[in-house]
Amino acid sequence: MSDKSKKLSGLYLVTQDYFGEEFYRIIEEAIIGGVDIVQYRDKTNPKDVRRDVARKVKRICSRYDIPFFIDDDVGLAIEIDSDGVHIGKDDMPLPEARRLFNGFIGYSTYGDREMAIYAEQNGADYVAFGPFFHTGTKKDAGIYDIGVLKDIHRYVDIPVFVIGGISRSNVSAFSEYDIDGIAVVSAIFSSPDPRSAARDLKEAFQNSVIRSRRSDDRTH
Ligand code: TZP
Ligand code: MG
Repeated sequence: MSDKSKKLSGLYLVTQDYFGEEFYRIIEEAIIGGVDIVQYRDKTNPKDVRRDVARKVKRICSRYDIPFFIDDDVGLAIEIDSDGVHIGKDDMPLPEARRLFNGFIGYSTYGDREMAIYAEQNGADYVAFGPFFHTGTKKDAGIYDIGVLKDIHRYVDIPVFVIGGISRSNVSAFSEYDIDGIAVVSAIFSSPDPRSAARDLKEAFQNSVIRSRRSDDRTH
């Protein structure tokens, strides 16, 4: 049974394609370092491999009691009963995914606030905006105007994540926006020390974004 009581915020690790045992070590180290959510994203391996990997990552996440998402594949999310599935404009339409899947649904909104409103109205549990920086991970991605995040929670209540080219050195770019989390691939997967990388990103997020939000709350 999917459990929607888990919180969707903080540091969100999106994986590289599965590449062997080291893949699991990186995920677990990153969780120990502070990752709050994991998404298994794999654009190349065949379904039978993805199914096995997804089951294994799901077990790691449940050991640490953090939500586990699958990218794109609503059927696989249903089959292995993941906590969530993340979809975008090229995947199963959101209303259909919502009908079929009881767990969390995350929705990609690129740089488009209207898409975020649509996502909330159609049952998404969070939205992801971006990239706002260059990313080498998603080759076909554009770069959007970060200004779309201004007052974003006047338009949607569900959690807002940002993704794309995020590293500890640019997290502070989000300090003036009321975002709920940051999602990264390479900042953790390409690090020689994924545990420290996660810890540093989490700290950067909490120091710049969360802290500035609290000081906003005090002044308003
Ligand atoms: N969606 C938008 S950008 C991106 C995805 C999956 C890739 C993010 O990877 P990185 O390495 O954190 O830039
Ligand atoms: Mg997709």
